[in-house]
Amino acid sequence: MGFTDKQEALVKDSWEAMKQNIPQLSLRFFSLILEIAPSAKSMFSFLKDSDEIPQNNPKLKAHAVKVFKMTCESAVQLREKGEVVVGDTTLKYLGSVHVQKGVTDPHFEVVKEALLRTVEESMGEKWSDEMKEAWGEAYDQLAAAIKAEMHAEA
Ligand code: HEM
Ligand code: ISQ
Repeated sequence: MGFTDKQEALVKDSWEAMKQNIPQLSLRFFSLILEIAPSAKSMFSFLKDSDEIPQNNPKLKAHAVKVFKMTCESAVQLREKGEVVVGDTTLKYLGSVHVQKGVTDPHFEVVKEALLRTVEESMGEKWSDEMKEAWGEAYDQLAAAIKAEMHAEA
């Protein structure tokens, strides 16, 4: 079964609600990544020499938002075309950034878990298995495109 209108709506509507609180959302997302995989710490420039997660780092915020937005766009494309197409330039760029930072395939599961938990916590009682499934599928397909580019790169 392809990606349905309902699944697309679940992703889009929850993102519309979540983006009302970007500062909290981006911090929570990033904190969860480090909580699940403490060793990922050294890959991110936001932390520099400090152990503390910066509360108001514009780059952290922008990157975190981009991950959510791209997952959302991925949901739209899955419904429209049945596949995720990331612009060539963006994909090449993201592929090389992640290879350079030392990201490997298993890290993508960490970010997936953190993303899903961030949505779950933000949505409270609106959270559902269907919502989890829709975000998970959109993320998986986007991650597959980035991973393929990373493999081509390496
Ligand atoms: C940087 C997106 C998965 C670690 C970035 C940037 C974006 C992004 C947009 C900013 C690039 C720039 O403008 O410099 C994504 C998306 C992912 C994904 C959409 C999955 C679908 C991952 C994973 C890891 C990771 C699995 C590893 C835990 C990083 C790191 C940076 C980065 C370390 C550099 C941040 C810095 O220090 O400036 N990512 N990413 N990303 N990403 Fe990801
Ligand atoms: C970059 N790539 C994946 C996830 C991220 C979360 C927060 C900030 C930057 C990120």
